Amino acid sequence: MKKLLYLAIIALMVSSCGDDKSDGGSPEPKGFAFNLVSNGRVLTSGESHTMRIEIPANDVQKVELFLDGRSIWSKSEQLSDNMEYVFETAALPLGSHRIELAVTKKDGKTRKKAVDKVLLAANPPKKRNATVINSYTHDNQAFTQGLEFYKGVLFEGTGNRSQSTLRKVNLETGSVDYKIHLDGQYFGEGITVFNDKVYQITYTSKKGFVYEPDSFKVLKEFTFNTNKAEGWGLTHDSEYLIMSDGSHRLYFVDTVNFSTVKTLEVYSNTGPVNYLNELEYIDGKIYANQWQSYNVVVIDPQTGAALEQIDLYPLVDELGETPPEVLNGLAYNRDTKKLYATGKYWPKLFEIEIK
Ligand SMILES: [Ca+2]
Repeated sequence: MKKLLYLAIIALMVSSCGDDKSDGGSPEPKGFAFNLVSNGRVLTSGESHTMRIEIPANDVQKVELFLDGRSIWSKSEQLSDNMEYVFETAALPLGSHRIELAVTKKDGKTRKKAVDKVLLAANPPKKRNATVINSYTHDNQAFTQGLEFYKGVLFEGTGNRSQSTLRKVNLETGSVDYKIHLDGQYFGEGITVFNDKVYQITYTSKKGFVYEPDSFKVLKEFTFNTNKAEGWGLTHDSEYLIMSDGSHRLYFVDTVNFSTVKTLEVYSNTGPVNYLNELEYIDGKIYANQWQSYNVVVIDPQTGAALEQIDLYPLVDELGETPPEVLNGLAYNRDTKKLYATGKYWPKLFEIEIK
């Protein structure tokens, strides 16, 4: 008898973790068995997913479902032992979601069970190709990490320790018209110009700088964080800085306190789109070149869906040599509506068109 009681306590402890993998979870001690039956971890955007809620209705006063911590449904009347909830995925961002069932017994005690889901894009990204329209000289000592036009001038941020710079570049000649060096401890990464201020992040220092755009005088230093504790690419929409960290995640960062207000997970129809690096925000979409590839991914900033995949390999043909380092750097000139791309230590920078 003592042994049975002991086993019952163990079972209660195990099932109280509220983190059952899926498919209903572990058996419950008599009197408070409940299940959230939700088969399959991977869902496709747009799918309706039926989940079954199994409870001892006579003992329960309320059931509630939470999506990522937010209440989405509750019921405290006409409860039955077997209930269904249809989970609609169409309006949700892609990637990881947690659905949690909270069951409150008549004695007031609440227990929870969760299932984790991954939401994929409904469609594969459309394949497109880049063609080279023009080529320009690019400083082959520039380890390009950020590229952006501001008032018709090309701004470039470069990386590597003791070699990191922020510079203004003459597109036509490739000459560097103005440059500052970062302190040797910093490895420069993405840059963007937002509300007349230049932002530059660093690789592993979790530190960023805000500059006055003419003199590059440092107006402010800030700290930021990402899941990988690294800074890679940078751009912005009308409200926030948008940052990559080399994973499939993009971080929307406030420019007042530099906190992350939203994390976007970038997914295709088959899985996460990793290695997102240099970024460019063009006509309401986020363009990201993927580290160690010649792909640029066009991302829906609301859902994280990879809408298009652009092949930039034609730039390599145009270089006429093996690229010294990876493709990195996209810049869109809003005035001329022209798009440019280059790479780390690449001797050329290209105007490209996407077909
Ligand atoms: Ca850019």
